[in-house]
Amino acid sequence: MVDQSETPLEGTRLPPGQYVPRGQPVIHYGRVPSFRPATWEFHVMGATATGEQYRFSWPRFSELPRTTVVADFHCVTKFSIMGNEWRGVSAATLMELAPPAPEAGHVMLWAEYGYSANIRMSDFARDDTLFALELDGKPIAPERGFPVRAIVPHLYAWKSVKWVRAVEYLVEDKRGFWEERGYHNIADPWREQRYSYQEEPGEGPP
Ligand SMILES: Nc1nc2c(c(=O)[nH]1)N[C@H]1C(S)=C(S)[C@@H](COP(=O)(O)O)O[C@H]1N2
Ligand SMILES: [Mo]
Repeated sequence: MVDQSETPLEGTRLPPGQYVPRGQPVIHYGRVPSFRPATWEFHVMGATATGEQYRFSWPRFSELPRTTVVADFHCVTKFSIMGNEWRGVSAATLMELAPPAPEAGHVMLWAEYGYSANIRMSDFARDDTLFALELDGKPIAPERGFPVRAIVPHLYAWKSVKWVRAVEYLVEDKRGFWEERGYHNIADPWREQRYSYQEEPGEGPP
């Protein structure tokens, strides 16, 4: 990762209110889960096109085709980590293998220990939404989401679920972990959608 802390990013690559700290902060709620490849599974569930619920074993998931996404990362607590090179399985690849029902307009991303984040299907289906296995050419570190982490780079980073284990297609929107605790349902950093009190009608479930 390139140290860009000396680069004047204000007004260009940095969304309003964000700053580039020294180093790369790590934050999450709860402890780092251990990875057991023999029992690890990735599920695609909920409103799928066929009604089928999909399970990917670790050998299967880790063999899926990978793509690279270079993206900045914006935490709602205002630090940004610039120029991360993530590599993994695109949401588009997963949607081909496990297609959503046409009426599924929302997605819940589920992690170990019940952490979750909801996003709109339009955000999920973007070509930079990824299930990353590598960061900057190496397997993701345990505390940053090993073995697989969701990356939704155009939204605040709490939507980039570490230790992700399941995708749930939703017909009706539902709030995830931080969205239930006062954070914005959509979370676009360029519009500073930080808190739920900023939500306009129609931007969140009732
Ligand atoms: N499973 C899980 N994923 C999570 C979190 C968490 O608490 N649990 N925290 C989120 C928040 S608020 C941020 S800012 C980023 C931090 O990612 P980093 O530790 O790689 O910097 O992870 C996100 N993903
Ligand atoms: Mo965050």
